[in-house]
Amino acid sequence: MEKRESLWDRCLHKGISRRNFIKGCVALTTLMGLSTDNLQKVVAAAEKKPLPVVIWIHGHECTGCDESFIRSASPLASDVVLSQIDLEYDHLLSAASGEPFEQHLETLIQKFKGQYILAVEGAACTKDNGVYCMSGGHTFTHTLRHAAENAAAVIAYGTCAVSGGIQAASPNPTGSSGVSHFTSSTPVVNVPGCPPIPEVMTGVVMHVALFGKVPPLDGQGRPKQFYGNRIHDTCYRRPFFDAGMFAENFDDAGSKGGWCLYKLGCRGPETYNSCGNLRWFQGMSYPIQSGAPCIGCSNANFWDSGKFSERLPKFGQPIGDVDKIGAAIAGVTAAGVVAHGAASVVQKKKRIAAEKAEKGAGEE
Ligand code: FSX
Ligand code: SF4
Ligand code: F3S
Repeated sequence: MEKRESLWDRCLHKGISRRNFIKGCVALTTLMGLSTDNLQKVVAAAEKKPLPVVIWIHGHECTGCDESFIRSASPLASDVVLSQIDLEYDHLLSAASGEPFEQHLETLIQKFKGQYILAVEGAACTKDNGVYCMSGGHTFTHTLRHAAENAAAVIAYGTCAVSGGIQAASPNPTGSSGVSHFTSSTPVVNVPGCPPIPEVMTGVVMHVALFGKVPPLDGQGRPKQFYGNRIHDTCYRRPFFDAGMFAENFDDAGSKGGWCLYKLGCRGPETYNSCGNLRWFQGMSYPIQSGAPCIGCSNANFWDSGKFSERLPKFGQPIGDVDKIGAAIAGVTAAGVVAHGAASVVQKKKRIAAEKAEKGAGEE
């Protein structure tokens, strides 16, 4: 059987020094959300484990997820694609096409049965036997089922793959849904976001590749490392929220002064993602930093949750009377705000306790 290259083998072939290999392993360790205590394990795995074979298929979508991924800055998308994974088949990025390309997919599935990672972008379209989303002479749902049942793990990349996304928005004319119903017993990692943060995808792929299992997941199948906090918890505008200072219009003084966007519809308080920490384009920006409220793009059915620029009580948990928040901080009673504060403290305590328990169980 042919010997497949490890990350270290590939570094040797490319003339990359041991020092830079170790530096890369440090970066990977951080990216995977592990403490540097795990560095030795990561180095050992990167020396020996063959690079992961990745099959990347696309259903109903806008292709924004790939657009996001190819702009991954740390690590560079080109490094991921050329050095850290064996991306053998990608509907969008592969240069090959036609029958030989489709035959290659089948060969890969047979040759790497139970070993490859299946990355899925886009929703599964089910109406009329899935005829509204075809590729290579097959419905997407056929390819998805076949590729998923033989994979080591499936990564649902983007809100469309996780829960249907815009295709599933009312009235959902193609009967679109998330892809997890098509994956039988193969573990699925959900990476929502429209689009998701590219570094999250790299972190998840490398975790599966180096440790042979999916990273710790929350109740919605999302990697805890990246979806453990609300946007609101890491938002740099949070002091304005706490002080009761809100932009009322997109062009008012509050908006220009960088005040909280809650009254302009911000769904940060009920959305879990790492946007405030990781951001896009080498940490340059994310929606709130660019003056736009979070529209909750990591939440299921977010397209159907009304006007993005309006904060309506039916969305998530309304946070009391926002006009009284500043007063509440100053000690005046505002029940809604107190409830919000208490909920945040409870949530934080729960998270810390869960993290302690996880550490105690010897994660990695
Ligand atoms: Fe959906 Fe992705 Fe939004 Fe677009 O693949 S999550 S519409 S950014 O492209 O699927
Ligand atoms: Fe930031 Fe939105 Fe929370 Fe305001 S409501 S602090 S803008 S996340
Ligand atoms: Fe999406 Fe909100 Fe982040 S809209 S990109 S989850 S700030």
